[in-house]
Amino acid sequence: MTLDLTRSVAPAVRATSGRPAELSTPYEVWQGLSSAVVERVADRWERTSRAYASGRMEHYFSAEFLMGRALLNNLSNLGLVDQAKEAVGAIGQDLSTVLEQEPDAALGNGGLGRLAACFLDSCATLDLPVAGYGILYRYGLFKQLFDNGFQTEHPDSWMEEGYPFVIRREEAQRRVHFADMDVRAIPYDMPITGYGTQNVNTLRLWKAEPIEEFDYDAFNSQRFTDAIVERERAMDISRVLYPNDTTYEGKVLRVRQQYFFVSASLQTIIDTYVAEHGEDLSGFAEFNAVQLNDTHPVLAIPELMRLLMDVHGLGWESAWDVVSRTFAYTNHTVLSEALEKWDVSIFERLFPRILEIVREIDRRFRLDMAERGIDQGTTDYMAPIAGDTVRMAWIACYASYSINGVAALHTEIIKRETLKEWHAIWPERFNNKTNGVTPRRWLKQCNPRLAALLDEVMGSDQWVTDLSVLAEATDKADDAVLEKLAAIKRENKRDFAAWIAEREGIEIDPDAIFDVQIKRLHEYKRQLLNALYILDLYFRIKEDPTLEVPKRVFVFGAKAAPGYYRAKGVIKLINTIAALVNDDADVAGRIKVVFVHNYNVSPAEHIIPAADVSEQISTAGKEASGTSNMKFMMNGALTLGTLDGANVEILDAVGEDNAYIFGAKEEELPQLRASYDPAQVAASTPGLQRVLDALTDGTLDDNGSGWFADLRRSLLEASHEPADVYYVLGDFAAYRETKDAMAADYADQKAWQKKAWINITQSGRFSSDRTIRDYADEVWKLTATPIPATAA
Ligand code: 8GP
Repeated sequence: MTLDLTRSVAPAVRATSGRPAELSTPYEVWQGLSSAVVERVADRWERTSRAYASGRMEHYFSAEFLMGRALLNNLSNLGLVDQAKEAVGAIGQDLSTVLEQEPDAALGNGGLGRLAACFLDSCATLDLPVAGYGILYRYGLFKQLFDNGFQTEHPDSWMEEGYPFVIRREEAQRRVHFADMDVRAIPYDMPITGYGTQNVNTLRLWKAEPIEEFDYDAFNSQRFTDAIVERERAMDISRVLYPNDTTYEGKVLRVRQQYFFVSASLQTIIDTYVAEHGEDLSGFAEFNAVQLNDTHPVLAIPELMRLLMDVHGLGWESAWDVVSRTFAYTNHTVLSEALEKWDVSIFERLFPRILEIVREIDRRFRLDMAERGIDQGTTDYMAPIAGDTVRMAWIACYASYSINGVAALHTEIIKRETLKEWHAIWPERFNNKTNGVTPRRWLKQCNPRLAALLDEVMGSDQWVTDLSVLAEATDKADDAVLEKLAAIKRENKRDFAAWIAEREGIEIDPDAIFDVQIKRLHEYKRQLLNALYILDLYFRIKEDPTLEVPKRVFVFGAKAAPGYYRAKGVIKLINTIAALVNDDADVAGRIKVVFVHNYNVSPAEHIIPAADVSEQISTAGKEASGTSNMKFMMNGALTLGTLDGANVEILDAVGEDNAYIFGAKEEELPQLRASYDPAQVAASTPGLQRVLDALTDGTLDDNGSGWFADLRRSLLEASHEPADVYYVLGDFAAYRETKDAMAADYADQKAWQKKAWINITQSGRFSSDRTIRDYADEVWKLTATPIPATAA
């Protein structure tokens, strides 16, 4: 029943290092221990795959899986942490040092990719027959460094030295055809263990390789370099993750990546179906469903049509019937720059047959609309093809049996605006699935002190798989519990301060309020608003050195897309403010600013347990959900936020006394904007003009880049876009007032800890287990399939 690691660790370490285990490096111990874990789950993994093959399965298609580190997660899920500690100790090493050796699998940009990873954890924990499909990028999201405060990007060759958690399955390879080349798709399977279950699910990541190792003709005729070039062209497909979050670029390689992984995945799924149920594919949708994680995998729709018709002999009607019962689509953003549109010419060049099918979908769509009496303008707007572009979101909406948003407010906005034409015709397709995060990684593993307190208060660890039980403890916060909670936060902050000192070379005071904003850098997320506040606070102290202000450490973590210059300007600005503030003796001991470089999953695991304040300050209506807001809440940080995304539901869960909400509401913004004059707001809001002027008056040096002037202009002057699109200045006064009040409240530690406790114990509905149960019941129609327990 339980696994035993003790005897397998030392030999596995020897096998990877080629040295006695005692002489191996921590990195080699990580590799050996990781291999030993995979070896231990092999039988369960195989049995799970077999158990799932004959029943109904859900397939989660996503171009991104932001998995982070795997070792601790697996040890914890399998109940092997203590054994691992012992085994590693026996060869003279320390488990936490070993765990820190692991590179993050950063195969995603931000929220969308991390959500997919949390979902896999929940599916396995709930014994649900769900498999993930994506791409094994050789280079994950770029590594971020700062050079004089400017972001620089560097390749993330995360698996160059081997990665024990993926297994190459040569025998399961598929061929993917493009008009200009054929490539092999080789699956690399990652075992996805669940917490306290025998089931081991699969994440299948595809790697592109040339059909022939070498083109021997070219090789023999001395055209050696041609042969190499051809080989590299195939490998290009899975070489790199595109570093854009919530924006898209119309790059040929990107659309190739998308077709590559959905084609290989569908071929596999169909082959499994044929092996189990025979050649008649008309029953495919009874046994298979596919969740499309945004529009990136939408080519799966015409590709499944192609496979059903061209390879398996179905006619158009029966193929379309299968397709329209197979796919469900999740929308992750209302930003129009994220809606993928591809030039018809790209489709022509890469896969003319897919284009032909899309054209036929378009033709039939128009007939369908005419029959429904929909006017021409609306039909043209909604059609899959407009002139020379293919619109992926519209194909998704037309073919899918379910369309969902990722928080209640977001779903209302897509019904009312983004996808309103679709909602008018097919309201029954629309549903909300508020995001969630896995409490295993984001509480139990990253915050063991708090986890132990919850075990103690709850009298069991049932909360780990049913977070909603914590609500029973909301009223159990006596003085003893609150004191323990305060002590835990203090310890976590001390650990974090040590981590920051080592990683960033900055000393921070654990007694200060840790105020944190970690997420991708985007104008709508308004890191700039936070930066302006800090600068204003700095000037307030300079102006009146006797001003009583609570000690504060402002922590940022954020990557900007490499081509998003305004976002890079904000990074430079925050780093410049940090240099100004951290070096100034007048404010020393009162405010510090830390920009954690190369923010990723594993830094988040260090940061979140130490946070007091969770900054969730997007312009209302723009952040579809947010998920760090949930992680912070679970770890007892209080939200400072707008009524946006899942913040609305967090507020609902904790009550207005236990969250700090400010700013314009989504429904108020159109009216506010109609008469909005940013320059006038700047002039009349206390402190605001001064910080805006500081951007260009020499106080802050942007090293001649002109970026700070651009930021100032973007707030004050209309050019090709209106001034201050994201209402930074409009919300500044409310933000300042609320943030000041929040900091003042911190002094009453007992009251603060009480609020923190309510946040923690009310976070149950933000477990991804809840989200996945809702998908399984309402969209996927899936039942748990626990594999029978055996001896090993
Ligand atoms: C993000 C949303 O911005 C975030 O609010 C949400 O919590 C997260 O998805 C998970 O649902 N959106 C994206 O990452 C995104 O839209 N990425 C690309 C598709 C454009």
